[in-house]
Amino acid sequence: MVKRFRFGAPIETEAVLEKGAQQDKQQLSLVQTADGLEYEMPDDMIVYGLGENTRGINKRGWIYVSNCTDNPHHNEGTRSLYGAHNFLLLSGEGQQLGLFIDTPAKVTFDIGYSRYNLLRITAGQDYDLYVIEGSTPAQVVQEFRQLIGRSYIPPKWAFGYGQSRWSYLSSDEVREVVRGHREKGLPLDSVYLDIDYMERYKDFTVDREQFADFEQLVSEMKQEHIHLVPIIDAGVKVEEGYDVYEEGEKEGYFCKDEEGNDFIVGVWPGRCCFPDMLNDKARAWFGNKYKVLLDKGIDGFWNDMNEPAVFYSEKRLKKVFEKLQDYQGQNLDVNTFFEFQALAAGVSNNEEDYRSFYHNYRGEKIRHDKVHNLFGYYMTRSASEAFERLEPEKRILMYSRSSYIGMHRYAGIWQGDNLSWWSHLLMNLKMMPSLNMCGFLYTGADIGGFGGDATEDLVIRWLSFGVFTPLLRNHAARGTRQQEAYRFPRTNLFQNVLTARYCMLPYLYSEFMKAALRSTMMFSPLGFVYPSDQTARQVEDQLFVGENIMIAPVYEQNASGRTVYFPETMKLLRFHDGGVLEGSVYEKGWAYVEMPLGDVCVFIRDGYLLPLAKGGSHVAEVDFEDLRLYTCGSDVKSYEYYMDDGETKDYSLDKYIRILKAE
Ligand code: MIG
Repeated sequence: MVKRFRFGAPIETEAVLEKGAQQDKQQLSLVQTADGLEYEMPDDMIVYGLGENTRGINKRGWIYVSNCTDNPHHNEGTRSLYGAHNFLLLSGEGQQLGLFIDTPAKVTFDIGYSRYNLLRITAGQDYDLYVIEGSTPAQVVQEFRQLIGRSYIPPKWAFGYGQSRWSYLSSDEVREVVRGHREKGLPLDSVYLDIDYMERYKDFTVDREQFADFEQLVSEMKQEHIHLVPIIDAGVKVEEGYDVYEEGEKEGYFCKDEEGNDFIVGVWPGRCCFPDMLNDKARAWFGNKYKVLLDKGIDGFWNDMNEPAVFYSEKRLKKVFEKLQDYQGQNLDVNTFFEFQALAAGVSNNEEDYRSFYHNYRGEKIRHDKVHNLFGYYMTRSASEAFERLEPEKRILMYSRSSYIGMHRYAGIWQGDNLSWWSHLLMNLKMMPSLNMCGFLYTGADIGGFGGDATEDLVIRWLSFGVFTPLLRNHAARGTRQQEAYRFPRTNLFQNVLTARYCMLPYLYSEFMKAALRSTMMFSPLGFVYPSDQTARQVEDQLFVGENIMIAPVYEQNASGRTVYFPETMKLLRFHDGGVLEGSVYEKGWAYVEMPLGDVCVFIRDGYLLPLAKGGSHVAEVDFEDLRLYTCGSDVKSYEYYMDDGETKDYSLDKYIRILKAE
């Protein structure tokens, strides 16, 4: 049951499809405070949710701030990442309560940080609160997901392996990456184009020096079953003669400063303007620009820097330069030195800048900070709405860095600028179920880590988990060690891991589609599947993938196995050296399981089956009909296998589910 309570006069976000009637506050099960809500949490309550965030699957014991932020150095101490996903699920003994705080401004969730039993939400004066009561965590999530609408569905090829780097600098470098994979028998479906494919970082242009034959490259790649996926940035370069800038300027489509002039920020190309993604006309205009690339045969994009990230604003820069003069010639003691340092460091993503520009949203002038968390959502929506107009029948790959709940209907997300750290592999795992709760199903992290130098074992272990995530992309930052699979010596281990992905595609795609069409979880914490098993509820480094299998990845360097909790009897299946081995059957309880580097391990639940294909070097080569069914136990449930063409939008559970039965 969903109840909506309104506080003040919230700004519309379009997160929810049908708002439903407002309820009387007498019915509120939380305490209303001057600027938010409070709730006393019993000791054993688990708090799920918050989508893209650091720390545990159980969010208890930390303080989180929904305030979309570009933070390439995030770690355990970080409170805000790229998305704002204000959904919590309070899961206690005999009580399951879902909470969604719908406001585009900043929200703080103190979840037992100030005091262990206190949940304190600070949301200001204006917000809608949705309260969902249910009997199980899974049921609450399903009701919430129905409220916010069906998740984005990508084309089937987007479940293949993608290789990315900031940046491949020329057509020939792209060809080399493809050759590197094909020659070593490593499957691949896409190669990413980061900012350097553009001419001086101008959106919707192509650098004709390094990518002179761009159209030719796209079609040549298509022949090889490789999709090129270019990046689009939020900022539009200020440059005379650049059509996107000139049109936006002339039509008044850019965000304005207090005086009504275009607000100038510095991002990749230097001076930029932000298209006013919240303005319907500007949004339609910006979305139509993607056609430039669609017309060249492109069928996938990633939207970046849309928190929006601001390196500096012209106004702020001016102030800082003036202030810096004061320090010249001074004896910088410890305090003045830190002030001086903070001054320069503080030019980026500065709160004052976010309070200095304006949108025209639904005919009203609204200061950016009041709608900050919607910018990435509406940028991505601009693209998706344009695809709907331009290519109504075709699925186009689209994912974004920044997001708000509601954007999940239009696109997926990647999990931002992580680092080549083992702890970030584990963070990737923990984010999956939390994101699913908030509607984001098509998601994954930069495999191998974005910042920092990766090691061969880290990339292998990360891939061994990543092969379960819908978005499977290896990506790394400029200046870091190259981490493409073919560059490392133990090619056979990479082959084995990636082959596992292509063998599991029928199951993974089927589970993804059912999760999207039924508003269910694809990645579940063990507590969702066994809500009354107190041990299962505490396990945070194992997940269910779909209904039939459990995974327990290795995320520590030099470990050749790990301890696994079995909430019931399960059978180990091991992808090893290109083949599939049926391993031991484990009884309920804890066990140490050997998981050598390069093996992919899955645990089939007692009475369930796992269909596997024979693999392929790209998605189109996988035979989704030629399946072998692996089982655990004797009395095996039949499997609802969903399979459609993966290209058109004719999704239908009725039409495309078939029943698979083990002999
Ligand atoms: O400030 O386009 O998260 O994936 O490679 C960095 C360059 C801008 C941030 C993205 C990252 C991408 C990078 N971008």
